[in-house]
Amino acid sequence: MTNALIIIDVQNDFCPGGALAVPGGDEILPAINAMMADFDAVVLTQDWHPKGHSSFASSQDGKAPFDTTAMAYGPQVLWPDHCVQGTEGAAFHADLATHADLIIRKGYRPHIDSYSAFFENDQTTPTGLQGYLNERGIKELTIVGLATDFCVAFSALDAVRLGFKVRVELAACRAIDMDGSLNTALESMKNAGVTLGQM
Ligand code: VGL
Ligand code: ZN
Repeated sequence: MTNALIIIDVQNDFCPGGALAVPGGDEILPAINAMMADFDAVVLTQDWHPKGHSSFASSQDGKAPFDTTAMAYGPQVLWPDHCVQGTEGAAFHADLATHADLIIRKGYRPHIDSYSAFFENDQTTPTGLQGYLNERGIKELTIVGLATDFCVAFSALDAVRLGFKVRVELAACRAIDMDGSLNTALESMKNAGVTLGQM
């Protein structure tokens, strides 16, 4: 069956030294690079925010990073400024192998954040990835990258809902883990039918 490796947000700002560093974020690079050869398609996602994006605490009065706020589409965690379009922080980690077929950018609409590779956080605005995968006849997805409890989990849950067979390879993911968010994400993925791999 035709399969794809979906590599979520392996960007400088999510790696040690970055603006929203995920602990151990750069440790997964060798595993991800080695996996690429085993798939019919390789897709990268790139968190890609305009300056002053609404998900940045700095654009909301009186809010600090990691506070939560109410957006028109529901609750939203506010982040430090990160992955601003065209900056070094938004670039892929220099050690990430470059032979991907497609790069999906997300989070570029000023008033909606986008964790999932498939839909923005309003859960209805599509990124176009579903159409791409369907047109290529891809039915099985392995998802890896950053961060397990946000963009990886949201992507995996959407993928299952869209009818893909989904595996998340935990050894090639790292989490932010705020207030138990990692456990919640793992539980939701398990309950939704995502296979949680340990390589
Ligand atoms: C992410 C928070 C904000 C992620 C992206 O890639 O998990 N998390 N933007
Ligand atoms: Zn972001």
